[in-house]
Amino acid sequence: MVDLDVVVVGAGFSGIYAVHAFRSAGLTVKAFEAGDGIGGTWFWNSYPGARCDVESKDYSYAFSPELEQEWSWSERYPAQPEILRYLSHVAGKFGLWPHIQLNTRVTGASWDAATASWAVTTSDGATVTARYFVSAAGCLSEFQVPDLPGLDSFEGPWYHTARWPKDGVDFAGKRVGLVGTGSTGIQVAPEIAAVADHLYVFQRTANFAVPNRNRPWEEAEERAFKSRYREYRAEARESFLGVPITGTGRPVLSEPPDDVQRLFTERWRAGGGMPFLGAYTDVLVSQEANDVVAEFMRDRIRETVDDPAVAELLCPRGYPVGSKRLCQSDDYYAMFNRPNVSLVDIRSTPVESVYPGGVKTSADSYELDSLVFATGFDALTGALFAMDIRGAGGVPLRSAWAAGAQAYLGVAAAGFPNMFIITGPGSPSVFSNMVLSIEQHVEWVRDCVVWLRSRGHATIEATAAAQAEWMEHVSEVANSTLFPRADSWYVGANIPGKPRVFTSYLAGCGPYRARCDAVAAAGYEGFALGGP
Ligand code: NA7
Repeated sequence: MVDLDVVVVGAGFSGIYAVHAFRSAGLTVKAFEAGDGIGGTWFWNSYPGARCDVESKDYSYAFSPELEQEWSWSERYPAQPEILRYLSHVAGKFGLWPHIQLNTRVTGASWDAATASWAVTTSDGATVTARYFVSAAGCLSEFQVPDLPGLDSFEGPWYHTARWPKDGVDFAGKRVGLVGTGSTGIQVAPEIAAVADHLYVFQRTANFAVPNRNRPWEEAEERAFKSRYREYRAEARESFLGVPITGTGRPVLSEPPDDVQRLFTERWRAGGGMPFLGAYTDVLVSQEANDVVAEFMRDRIRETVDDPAVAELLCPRGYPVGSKRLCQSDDYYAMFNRPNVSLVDIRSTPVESVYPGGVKTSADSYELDSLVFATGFDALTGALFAMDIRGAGGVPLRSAWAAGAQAYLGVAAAGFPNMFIITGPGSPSVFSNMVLSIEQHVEWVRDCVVWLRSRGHATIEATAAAQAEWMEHVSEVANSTLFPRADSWYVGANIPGKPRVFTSYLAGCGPYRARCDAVAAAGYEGFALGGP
């Protein structure tokens, strides 16, 4: 006797929608969530300044026209607290709370071939069995703190942005050290600088940031937009990034340089990363084209930052713009004009140790009251490996993926029957509007489960051959772009010892959806189906 049809790991955007979708299809489902609230990455990353870099109108569920009409976003880009309010509204509206168990971490899951079910163990010591095991644990869940000698001896408090204290932190009058200048560091830094006595930004790699131009979403604009929301969603589904953007459709290198400067200036003024990088067709595939954009951005840094030496240090070099996640901020570069902010170059003078009163680099010592780490995540596979997942024959997922993650269509792994990964490695995931990709994956998995039941199939498993072919295709597409060139979390370069594999599908959301639909239409081609 199996307890449930589906166990879902996590109650972020994916888990919440998975619960709704499976329930609506008449399946019994339970989601386990480690946090004491829903929201996943948006629950944990509650640091000041946390904001999505995809616009509110896009970063929201499309499954319910009623929901999209009744919910009103206050700003162009949603701040973390507003996203949590939205998700709570969704959970309440669709009656999902009774099916989500908070404060409970999934610790392991084992496939039992005899009963064709998963035994899922949780941090409260319980075991529940389910026909299907669905990981909605997120791409950016397992955070990482650098292994700095002496960190234990630091006398002040230290924080990681992905585990921010729910009551906030008062930095007034404090000397604060910030390590990490990715999307998160760039968001949190100006907030700390506004209140701290002094902020030291320890920079290992300078990052490219475009302006957000965040602003309130005016009522008239919202009304006009909502009158064609359905058409807009349809365009988004077929688009490359899951957000309809208009590019010139031409390569930078074929355009008169003045026209290029004019268009980039226009898009810089309008704000937003996707329209900026999407202005021309060759920016992410040709180094020469990329250099034009990179130099445009470096010029903007130089004209914003007063001290030329600081500006040069902030100018990113050595990797193509966009090949590390493009950051967005309205005030990061200008922050360095404040007298209470210092930039410390830890690329040329690395951190040697942390001592009770601060941080020592190879060049100097910095007296600090608090330390903030915005040092990122073990992305894409971290949350999966944090669970002891064992598939057919008791093989751990960690072993199966020792040389790098492998998943057919990014949603199912060979050797792991009846297990699905929402926005898993090999799908567009972090290279798309995540909410759109989440909905596509959840709906595809729901339809698959419904189809299996209607045909009397007890099991489904990706074949090793289909998986290998898919991952080969994923890597071929990636290698035709500039993305694999940077040492980024996209390739696992931020985690010591992690295999360097590019595991996101870069051919675009529309073509990816078409491929998934074709696989389903062909009776789940590339999957082995088991009898009752
Ligand atoms: P990221 O983008 O991985 O950025 C982490 C930052 O921390 C980056 O500047 C790293 O420098 C720096 N870092 C990491 N480890 C160290 C050590 N040991 N010493 C010094 N500096 C270090 O994480 P975020 O949280 O900013 O963003 C993650 C995603 O969330 C983002 O892309 C959006 O999709 C949302 P490095 O570049 O490795 O030299």
